[in-house]
Amino acid sequence: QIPTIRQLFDRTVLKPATTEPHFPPLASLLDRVSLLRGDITHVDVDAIVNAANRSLLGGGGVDGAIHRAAGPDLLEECRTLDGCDTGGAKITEGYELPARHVIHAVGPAFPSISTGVYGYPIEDATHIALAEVRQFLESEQGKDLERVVFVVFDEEDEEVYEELIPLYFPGQ
Ligand code: AR6
Repeated sequence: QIPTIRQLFDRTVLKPATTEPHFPPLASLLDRVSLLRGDITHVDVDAIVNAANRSLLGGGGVDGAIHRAAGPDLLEECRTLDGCDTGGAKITEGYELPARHVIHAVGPAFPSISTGVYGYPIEDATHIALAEVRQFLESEQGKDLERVVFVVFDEEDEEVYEELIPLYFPGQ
């Protein structure tokens, strides 16, 4: 069952910070981040971010799940992209996914990417992801981005996000 954007908004339940925030509260950032635990292949948004590898030709983990759900046309488009450098990203259509596009990122680059098969520590990855998203949303380039949804798969990852989000998005 695919959550709507409104349901995603309504599911934003953030716990109070346990330590001092790293960034000051900013009213314009209210309601622009959400945390959702579930399968990213079910999420109906403009773009989801895939934890790909440099070939962009699929693999295990979330990459395998996204290719299975999107259908073979995704692999066809990926074959035309000539791979992607580590730390970079390339965008495709979403095909049979509810998401309109897939941003294929080759870790380390985006939330929770590299913390599965590649073994990067989730706490470090989460600090980086939250700091980068906070800075991007505040930037000129990011001002039109309506919302970032951090979609986590594991309960442990959800706990890390619940603990750290208030450090970067205090006052929500
Ligand atoms: N749905 C949503 N999230 C998932 C799913 C799923 N079905 N499966 C895993 N995750 P990983 P990496 C979460 O291992 O470490 C592939 O073979 C997982 O809990 O998918 O960047 C690629 O082709 C974690 O939070 O990616 C590359 O070769 C996140 O997805 C390599 O693995 C990333 O874990 C990339 O390894």
